[in-house]
Amino acid sequence: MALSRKLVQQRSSVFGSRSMSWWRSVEPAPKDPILGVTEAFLADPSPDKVNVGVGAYRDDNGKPVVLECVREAERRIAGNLNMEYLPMGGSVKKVEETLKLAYGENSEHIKDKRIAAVQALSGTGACRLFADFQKRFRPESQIYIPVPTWANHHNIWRDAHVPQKTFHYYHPETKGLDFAGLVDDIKNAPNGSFFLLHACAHNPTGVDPSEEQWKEISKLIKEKGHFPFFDMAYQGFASGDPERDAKAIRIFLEDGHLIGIAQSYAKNMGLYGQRVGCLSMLCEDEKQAVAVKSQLQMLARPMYSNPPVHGALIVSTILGDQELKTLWLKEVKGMADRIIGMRTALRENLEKLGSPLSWEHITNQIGMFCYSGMTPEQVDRLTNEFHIYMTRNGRISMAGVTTGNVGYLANAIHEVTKST
Ligand code: PLA
Repeated sequence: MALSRKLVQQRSSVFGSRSMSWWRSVEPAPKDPILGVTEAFLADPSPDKVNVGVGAYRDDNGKPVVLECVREAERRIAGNLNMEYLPMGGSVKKVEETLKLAYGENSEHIKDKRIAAVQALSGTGACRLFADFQKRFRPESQIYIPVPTWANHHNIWRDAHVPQKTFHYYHPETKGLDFAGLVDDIKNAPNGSFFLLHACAHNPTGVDPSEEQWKEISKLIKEKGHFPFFDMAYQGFASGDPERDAKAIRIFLEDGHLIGIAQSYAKNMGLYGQRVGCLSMLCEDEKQAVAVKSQLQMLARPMYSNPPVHGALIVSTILGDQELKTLWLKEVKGMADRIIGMRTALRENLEKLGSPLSWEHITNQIGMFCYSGMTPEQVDRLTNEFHIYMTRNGRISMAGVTTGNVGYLANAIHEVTKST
């Protein structure tokens, strides 16, 4: 009896210590540079607080927006919805409509079935699926990433075990494109490298190449046999018109590239939490596209099996109906226009305050973000003294600026930058 009790005690102490030691070496992860800002904002009890961190659209009262076209699509879907699994590649109808936005309504490539495409878990999931595909089928390859870029790009390709290189993109002095640096880096990269390009409304800089520059970039990438992969997370947010914002992609298509595209409906349909996106890859022919799609599905299956159904149904309902699509286009333009208005207001407020600095770049940059040029220390002051929350790289989400807070924001920015 006594012996068996001792054994039990020994056993439980062995199991106890073993289970205790499993995660002992795990250190807390660093805060995410973007989503960590939202966490800090939510924890701040100040009534003055302003969140211009994450790129999430707000109306002029600072409230999250559900688009009217989405509400109407939900009304039409209600009751019709079954909760069955989608196929591994997602909703075929939703993918078809999504491809038209990127490749063009009358795209030959769509007709020729040369595009391998699957519904993905929003833009992030599309990038990750591509990175995993790249690693599986071109294991020796690297990815060239612009400096700077959306911080998560680095995590995505790191976790897919793809080595990363960078290329010049933004010129801090001109606050514009470092075109010469970019061209050099394309030329100097080993032939057949992968290049990550933001299709429009570059995050975080708000600086896009001009049409002429895109043509030049496309030509050089072709000459070097590089693979262009487009992250298109903001189609519609640059110009207000999704068709115009697809210009860079169309230039590459005209030049005969095989390309990859990550698309997202988070921003342009306001479907952030629905996680609806698409990964597509233009292939040489239909046979190759079928093979590539099957391999993309093979990557998705052990990761999440199949993508969520609800957001896909919203998208296909809107884009498959002319009236709802027209309403959507109007609402995208409305969001882009409000942001453009806030750029002007922020710049004017800073100039009125007598700021000694030039704020021209606020209105020159496009898309959701203003890359302000503020230092991490200045951003820290904005947060600590004014309860203004933004990423430490000086990026302001213009989508969070409103007529109500623009004066307060300008004043705070002036206070922390006037002595520099
Ligand atoms: N690609 C770029 C360039 C992005 O800026 C974002 C989102 C995504 C992809 C992914 O978006 P999705 O997965 O939601 O479709 N960037 C945000 C949010 C808006 C974030 O960091 O996740 C940002 O504040 O930068």
